[in-house]
Amino acid sequence: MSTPPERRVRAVLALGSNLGERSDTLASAVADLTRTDAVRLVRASPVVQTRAVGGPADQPDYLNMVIEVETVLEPLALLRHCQAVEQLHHRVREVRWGPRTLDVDIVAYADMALDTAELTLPHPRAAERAFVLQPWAWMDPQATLGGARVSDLAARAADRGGLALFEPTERRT
Ligand code: PH2
Ligand code: MG
Ligand code: MG
Repeated sequence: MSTPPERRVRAVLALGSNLGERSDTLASAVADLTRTDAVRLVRASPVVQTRAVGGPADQPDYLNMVIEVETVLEPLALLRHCQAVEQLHHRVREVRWGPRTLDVDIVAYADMALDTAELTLPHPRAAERAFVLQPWAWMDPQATLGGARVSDLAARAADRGGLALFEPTERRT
């Protein structure tokens, strides 16, 4: 039996990778996140290459993207699901904002505002990060965050100079 449509909500997830086979990691993470019927892929942004914001100096560039999903999971269950997919990709938590094979963050969950030790919604730094906002605006030009247009926020974000559409030159196939 399929789930009643009223229980499904839209959420936006941000993915980032700056270690290993970044492009392959993002592609398989999207597949891993949406393999379950509880999390369906609605649309995916282009992949962008971005300079690392914060954390240790001299980190490799990131590949970033966002996806929109439709889910029956409550926010904390969705967070656990994202963390399980990070673990599949051998995420190790060492330094805050340090290099990582895969980071998956919940950017927005419907219009929900939440502030707990584990999860803050919308993501507290999303509104100022071009590496989230620009792919999101390309995916969904009408998107809004906290009442502002995501595309306007992207145009104002301090890190937007470090962002470019990714040309998948490192793909071997
Ligand atoms: N993630 C961070 C910190 N800095 N910089 C870029 N360019 N992309 C990221 O995904 C990113 C970051 C913390 O999660
Ligand atoms: Mg993050
Ligand atoms: Mg994270």
